[in-house]
Amino acid sequence: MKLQRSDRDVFGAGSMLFATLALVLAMGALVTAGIAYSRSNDVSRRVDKVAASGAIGSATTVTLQEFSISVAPGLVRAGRVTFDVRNVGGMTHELVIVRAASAEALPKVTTAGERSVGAVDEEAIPESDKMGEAGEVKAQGHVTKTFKLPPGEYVVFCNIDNINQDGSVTNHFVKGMHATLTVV
Ligand SMILES: [Cu+2]
Repeated sequence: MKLQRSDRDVFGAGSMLFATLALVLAMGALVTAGIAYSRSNDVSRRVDKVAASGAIGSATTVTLQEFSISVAPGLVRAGRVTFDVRNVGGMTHELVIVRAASAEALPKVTTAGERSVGAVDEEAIPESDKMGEAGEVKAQGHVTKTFKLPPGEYVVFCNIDNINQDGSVTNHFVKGMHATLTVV
């Protein structure tokens, strides 16, 4: 009997400790969630303010060449965004705009065929993430085009394939023709 009581005591103390611990943990989680929530609210308020101030513009210049893309500025305001696309290279390039976190996140061609392995598999991109294309821009050419972009992260790229004399294919995206753009 004595042993039973002490067992119950131990059990009682243990479960109380557990309950207290659980309560502390739960409160901690609530506090953490609260801080994270107010912080993200705070940041989005500041972003809205900066965007509304005109400090972030609605135009950007994209420079294409072999084999890179630069986007300046890389941060624009949501809405109608004008792209001034300049090809300073020696061959034709294109500009495709897709909503994606990074170039790595884009679907790729994995089997050799019409397109080279590693090229962006544009058919596998959801239509809602395809923002449009500036089309082909000839060497030393210049194209201006406006796209309607909601806030988000975008990848701009050139996915042109060139067939070499030996029959091999050079894909411009694989060679490094991609860059990111943030829209707020
Ligand atoms: Cu290209």
